[in-house]
Amino acid sequence: MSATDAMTLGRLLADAPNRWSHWGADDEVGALNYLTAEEVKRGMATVRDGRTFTLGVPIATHEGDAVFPGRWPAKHFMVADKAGFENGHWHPLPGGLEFADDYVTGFAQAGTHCDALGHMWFDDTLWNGFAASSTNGGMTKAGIMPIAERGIVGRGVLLDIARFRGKPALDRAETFTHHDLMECARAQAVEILPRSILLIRTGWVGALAAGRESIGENYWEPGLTFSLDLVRWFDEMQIPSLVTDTLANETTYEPGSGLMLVLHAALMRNLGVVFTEMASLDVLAADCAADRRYEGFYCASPAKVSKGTGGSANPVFIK
Ligand code: UVW
Repeated sequence: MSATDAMTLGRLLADAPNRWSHWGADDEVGALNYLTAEEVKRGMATVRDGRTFTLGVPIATHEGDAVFPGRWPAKHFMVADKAGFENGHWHPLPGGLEFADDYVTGFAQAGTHCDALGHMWFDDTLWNGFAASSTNGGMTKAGIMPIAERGIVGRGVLLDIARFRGKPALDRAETFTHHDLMECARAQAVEILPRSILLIRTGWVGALAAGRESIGENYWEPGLTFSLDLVRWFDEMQIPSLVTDTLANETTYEPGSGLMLVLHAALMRNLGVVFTEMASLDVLAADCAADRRYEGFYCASPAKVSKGTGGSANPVFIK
């Protein structure tokens, strides 16, 4: 392929749907607009026994957190602890209270987190047509704050694609389509209704945590892969948010074009679908397999990081 006919995201997505301006020129939450009060109530109506599942992975772990290549794990430091009181660095408060304090530092885009709609872009333009220069020095458009203020709340559907394929986890680069998701839903006796929040389990985060998979060289994780049909399906189904147990919610490369992270462009930048990545879905999935109920009330909100590109989250799924 010559330089002139090289595939670009612009070319690949030329016929793909785009929702810029659909919710107004200032919109910064995109497809979360689909999560109306009706959708929140629809989510609440799925609750039967009130059991809760938290979907965040531990961060700043002793072993070192799994992070996408180019990032590094979160670090946790104790600033005040009992030893500090014993060695005289700290003194009890009037009345005698002592305390433990700590400091955690890490990428907003690590651990279980939501992406701001402006987190990735091409052709100098973010979600809704905002200029890429509005990322300079902090996100002044399409940052994480509007998403954090709104929250991601509605009917969640877990699609356990790993179990559907009879595996503890999908393989490196293994992919699946929306047709597979619908077959998986049929096998699970759950319906993917319009405006459902999709939770897709590949088993990957669990496999990374257990050391059965590693980031290593030439990282290529499993997941959905770009196709025009897939993007149209997301658009027609008005999917507000995609949650997976992978680091990037999609196969790392699109095999046809060799382009990287195409769904970040097609779903996040163009349709405003809010991504939550690196969710911990194994415990929830085991429960769903046991009681054969794969829907629930999904509630999440990222940390309100001022001008942030993303925010750590600990979503809750209630059955
Ligand atoms: C990746 O890790 C590449 O995805 P994100 O930057 O969206 O977190």
